Amino acid sequence: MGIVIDRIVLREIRMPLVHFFETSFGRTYERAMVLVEVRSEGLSGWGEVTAGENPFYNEEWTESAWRIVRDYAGPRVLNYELASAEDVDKRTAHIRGHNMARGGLEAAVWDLQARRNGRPLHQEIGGGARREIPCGVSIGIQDTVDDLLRKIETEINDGYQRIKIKIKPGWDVDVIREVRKRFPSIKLMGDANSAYTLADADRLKALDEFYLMMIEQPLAHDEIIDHVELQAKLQTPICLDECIRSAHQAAQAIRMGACRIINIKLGRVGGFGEAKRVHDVCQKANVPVWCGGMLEAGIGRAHNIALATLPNFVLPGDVSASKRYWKRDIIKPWVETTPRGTIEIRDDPGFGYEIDHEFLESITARKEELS
Ligand code: OSB
Ligand code: MG
Repeated sequence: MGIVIDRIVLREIRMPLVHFFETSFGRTYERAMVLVEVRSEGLSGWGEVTAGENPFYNEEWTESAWRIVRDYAGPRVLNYELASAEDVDKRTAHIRGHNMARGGLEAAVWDLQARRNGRPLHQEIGGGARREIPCGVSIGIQDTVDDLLRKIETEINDGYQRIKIKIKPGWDVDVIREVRKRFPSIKLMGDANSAYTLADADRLKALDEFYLMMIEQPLAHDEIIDHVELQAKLQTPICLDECIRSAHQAAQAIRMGACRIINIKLGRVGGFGEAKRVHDVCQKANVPVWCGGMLEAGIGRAHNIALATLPNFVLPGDVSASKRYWKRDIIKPWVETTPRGTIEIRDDPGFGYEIDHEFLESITARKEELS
């Protein structure tokens, strides 16, 4: 029997970060995110749209996500008999771009389906290959190198398995040299969020001496071909993030030699259906993947944990403890890590955590119901 969603509740919540997060495209102090609740037969499923506050990481932002789910994706799913959560992707595939908005809705229906079947989400999506997922951290650009070194030390002491630092022209070779001097043996990588062009190839080549695990998305957000040229020059593996929005693009990038590793983000590819297909393409090609993050609140974080139980998520991801981001999270319990730098998988039905409704209500900036 299919799933009929009879109500969709959209919420926008605001949550200040405990520490600002700076990337090559800007600094964030407070998140504004859209949550999607889908209801059917008295059950609720939850999703979180991972779009940022501005269209700087990709074309999406909080307001576009709200409008896409409310005016385009939501109405295509509401009161329609879905054979399964897989159908949400197909029902909204006519929308160009806006994968994060589509993916927030899709993930909510997967959560609902898992709850209906009384199963954990990781099992519902065909994951569960591991009982704990390996965790790394993503550390933003800091005001000083000393601030950065102190942060890295804290995270290593907390057990995290790898450190990713954000880089950009002027915060790259010299900074990484200092980090390597102080921490010669940690698993280290840099994420440029598209801050360079091929004209910077020599500068990026200079990073080879620091034996980084990988360099993430050095070149333009929509440019696979230049990455082929750059990868041919570098010893350091390139990992693509922004460029990979579908399994087809993943297959092309791998075939052309644009990268040796792929970061999978649920929202960026439009939900669990496409995320699994990207995963499978990479697995077949022997390209390891890891789970990226978008400064998620608890619901998005829990979905990332479920995703990272698929077998080819063999590298530590950007999925870390709630307290690194929030004074209080919207789920109970909060996401915590073990001293081994892992997150243990929970087996409660759905995404595995409870929603802190009282707190959620208190940070809700707007709410709208579709039925
Ligand atoms: O490129 O991975 C990225 C945060 C916002 C936008 C893009 C990125 C990031 C992160 C943070 O690196 C990962 C996290 O801790 O959630
Ligand atoms: Mg990235």
